[in-house]
Amino acid sequence: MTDCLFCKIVAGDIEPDTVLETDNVLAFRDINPQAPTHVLVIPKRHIESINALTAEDAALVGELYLAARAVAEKEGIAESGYRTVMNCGEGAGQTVFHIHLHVLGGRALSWPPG
Ligand code: DGP
Repeated sequence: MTDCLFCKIVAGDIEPDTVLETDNVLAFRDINPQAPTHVLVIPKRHIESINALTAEDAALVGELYLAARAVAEKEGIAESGYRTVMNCGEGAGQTVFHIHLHVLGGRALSWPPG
């Protein structure tokens, strides 16, 4: 996907502040952090949104969560608490249409979210 921002990051056209990388997953700091730790965990393969997921993506989605856990441990927020969020669709606040798991922590997080 040549016009996808996160595909450009995966391709190395835009250099991210990388926190963690595996064969299939990249985790990097959000450009507009909403918490002391705000990391985006993405699959390297382009998937537009949760609505585009298929059964073949199940293992990859699991890898996103395992990466989120590893990010939390690396950032020192695993014990204090953190939140993972994946927005789906414009109405939910999705602005980049390449799925990404937000990992937020390092401050108290209220509920429900806005
Ligand atoms: P969402 O609104 O759920 O689609 O989240 C998209 C996030 O992507 C948002 O928190 C800001 C972040 N973002 C947008 N452009 C860039 C960028 O060029 N670099 C990085 N690191 N993050 C970006």
